[in-house]
Amino acid sequence: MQVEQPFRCGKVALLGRPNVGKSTLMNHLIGAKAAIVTPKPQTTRHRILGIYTDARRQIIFVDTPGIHKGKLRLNRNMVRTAYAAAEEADVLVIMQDASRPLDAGTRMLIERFATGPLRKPRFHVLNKIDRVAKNDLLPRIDLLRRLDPEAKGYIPLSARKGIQTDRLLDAVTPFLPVGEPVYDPDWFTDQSQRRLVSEYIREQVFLAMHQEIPFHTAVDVERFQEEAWGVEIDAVILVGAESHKPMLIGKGGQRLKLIGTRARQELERLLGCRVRLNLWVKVDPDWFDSPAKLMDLGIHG
Ligand SMILES: Nc1nc2c(ncn2[C@@H]2O[C@H](COP(=O)(O)OP(=O)(O)OP(=O)(O)O)[C@@H](O)[C@H]2O)c(=O)[nH]1
Ligand SMILES: [Mg+2]
Repeated sequence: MQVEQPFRCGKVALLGRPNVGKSTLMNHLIGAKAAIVTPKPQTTRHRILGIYTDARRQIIFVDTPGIHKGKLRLNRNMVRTAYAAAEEADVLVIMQDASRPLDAGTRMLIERFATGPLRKPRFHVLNKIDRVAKNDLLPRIDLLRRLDPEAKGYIPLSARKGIQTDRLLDAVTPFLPVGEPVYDPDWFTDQSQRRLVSEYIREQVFLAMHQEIPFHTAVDVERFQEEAWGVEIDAVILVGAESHKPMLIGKGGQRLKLIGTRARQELERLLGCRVRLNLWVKVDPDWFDSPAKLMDLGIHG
């Protein structure tokens, strides 16, 4: 690869309320699935790096949990993780869902990043423009300009459809420090294989379950064994209450089987080999409020 000078390398935190499309955008920009995506809010629980490298820059995107109010230790740790990512970043990208009216929570976030101690070079992204009429977009951008006149840019795009996403790469680049790449350009994330595997399984749990149940589940990978024919994985799906267990397993084990099949297919794509996936469901009451269990799952805030 021809390296252009000066090479720039830095961190760009993706921040916003849950479900605005942060993980979708990061995956699209780096061209890989570093973070799981579901239609449910509070999908992302960790700080997840997604690494973009070309001849003149390495942009280390930091995907974060959506900022929300929640009483459980799980929720508080998630929100702390998001603010910590903002603190370590060179540039902030504050995202909102432009297909919905600007809500009080988003306004509060904008104000916090525009005036608080985390003030630094920042861009506002208005996502999901594939669902917005053109005439509605300009007043929305004007409103943002008024709320945060010192931001470096206001970028309407669609992360899912890939509309105008490349604009963001060029917009943030001048605000990154000059320096050598930190990560191997061939790799797209800092997550361990085990963490990726547990996230890919959790994605299928989130997609298959309704209402409150996904928020009270977690996935623990207990064994990751490389074999001559591929990989054998044992994973436990934690549920927070006895009553959730039969719902996850389904009639005659149908739902768990479906989750397992879909997760296995995704994992085979990720790992590029055959996968045998053994899933168990375990009740661990209130794991989402247990400091030790959260530490174990890497959700320590
Ligand atoms: N129509 C449309 N939907 C989108 C777009 N970007 C993301 N979505 C959808 O919005 C939902 C949430 O996307 P995520 O990327 O998981 O959102 P997030 O901000 O990471 O959410 P949390 O991790 O919960 O904070 C998913 O169903 C996405 O497919 C977009 O540009 N247009
Ligand atoms: Mg996310």
